[in-house]
Amino acid sequence: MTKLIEKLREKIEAQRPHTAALVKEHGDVVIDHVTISQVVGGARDVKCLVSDISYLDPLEGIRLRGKNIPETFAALPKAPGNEYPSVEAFWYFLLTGEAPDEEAVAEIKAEFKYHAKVPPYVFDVLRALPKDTHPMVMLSTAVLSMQRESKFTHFYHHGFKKDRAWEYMYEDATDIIAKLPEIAAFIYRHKYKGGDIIGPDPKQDFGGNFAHMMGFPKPYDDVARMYFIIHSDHEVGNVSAHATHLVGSTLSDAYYAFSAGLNGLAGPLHGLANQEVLEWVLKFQEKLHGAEPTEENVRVALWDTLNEGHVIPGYGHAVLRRTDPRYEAQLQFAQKHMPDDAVFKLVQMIYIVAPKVLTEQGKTKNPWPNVDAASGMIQYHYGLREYDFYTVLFGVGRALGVLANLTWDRALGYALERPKSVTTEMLEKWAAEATVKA
Ligand code: NMX
Ligand code: MLT
Repeated sequence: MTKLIEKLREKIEAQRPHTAALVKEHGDVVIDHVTISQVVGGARDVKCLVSDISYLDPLEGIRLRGKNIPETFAALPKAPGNEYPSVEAFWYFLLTGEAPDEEAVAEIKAEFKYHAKVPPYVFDVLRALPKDTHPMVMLSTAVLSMQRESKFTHFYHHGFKKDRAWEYMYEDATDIIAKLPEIAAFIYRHKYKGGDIIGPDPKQDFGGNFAHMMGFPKPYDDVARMYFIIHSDHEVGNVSAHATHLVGSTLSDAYYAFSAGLNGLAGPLHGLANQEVLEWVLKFQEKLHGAEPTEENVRVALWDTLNEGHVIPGYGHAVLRRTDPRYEAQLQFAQKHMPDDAVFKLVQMIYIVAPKVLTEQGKTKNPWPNVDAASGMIQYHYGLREYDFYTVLFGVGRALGVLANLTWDRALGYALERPKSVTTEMLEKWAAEATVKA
């Protein structure tokens, strides 16, 4: 048994009585109330999900297992010469809440290597798709096509026991995560590099192997580590995490559930915004015809976007009410590694102007940038210029968070998710009753 499995089992056994006691002894305690605006407005801020893997404070930003982004980077071991922790170390941390020692990291590296072989039919499926298929369709299809490999589903049909379900979900999660670098890199090189596929280098860690298969030299390995870690989890109410959790709550396996999560991530109001940011920046640069960007011409272009009925991509958030710390982490990276990059300079100028424009417009509750406002510029700088691929990178990182959550969902036996819907007539009746009372 690996140190990770041992620690995870210990943590799960310690947590189960807490969850059981909360339901049995305090199940009727009221923690929220729901307004009509929340029912019509996408359940914003309704407290009806639970996860101990991360929590998003509107003013502070994300805490992964209680640590903010800089604390997370500082707490986890790094390989010599690397600026960022390995994905392997981070996976241990997400699942258990503790930093692994070197032996545990080595075990996870070996485990990922053991599970990394992608079934050849996945590549056949991807090759069969039209070349102009969006890379997110390719990623989601690749994951779903492997459903027949699910150990969880096999267990379900052969002696299922609820208290052991997490072990098989963990197996599926490991299987998927270990294969994602090769699948994502295959999609990239198949779609944009004429099918010139680079095989894996099993000696490298998750981030290093991904950079190698993508065909990008150092420090892209560290870019990949940083990128996957900051995109992993954002509590469980965001669309990709929630979709994964929702589908998993039917006892669908991790392949079905994660593929559903990826489909949600592919929307422009969610992960696709990172592609849209770069597209916006490049189109803006093109319109300048070589002239310098100024606060004034950026302001005009942002207003043009709003007046055309579009949102400013990369700005605003459903929960955050400040600049996203994940945006700040990427800005710090860019300041250190690519201070003179033209796209970076423009992104910084947008950061000065966009909050003012959005505040002037007066609609958004949060005029500050989110993670997507900065992620494309770093990829672009290191040569990944095909921006419709960017959400795939988000998806690889997001796998870590949603699959850690899915493992814990089964460990704590969370129920089938089935909220109640009401009719408009009912809402109108309750509205009228409230008006009479007032
Ligand atoms: N540009 C223009 N209008 C905006 C923006 C923006 N960036 N953000 C919010 N608004 C509008 C929003 O469309 C809504 O307008 P209306 O009343 O006409 O429907 C109004 O402001 C109120 O919206 P909020 O309550 O502030 O935001 P909400 O929680 O509904 O939505 C987002 C959150 C993230 C969907 C929204 O801010 C947005 O569309 N941002 C741009 C897309 C983006 O960057 N998405 C990525 C989010 C992070 N991620 O990776 O998932
Ligand atoms: C995310 O990382 O999932 C996004 O910031 C969206 C969200 O949290 O709702």
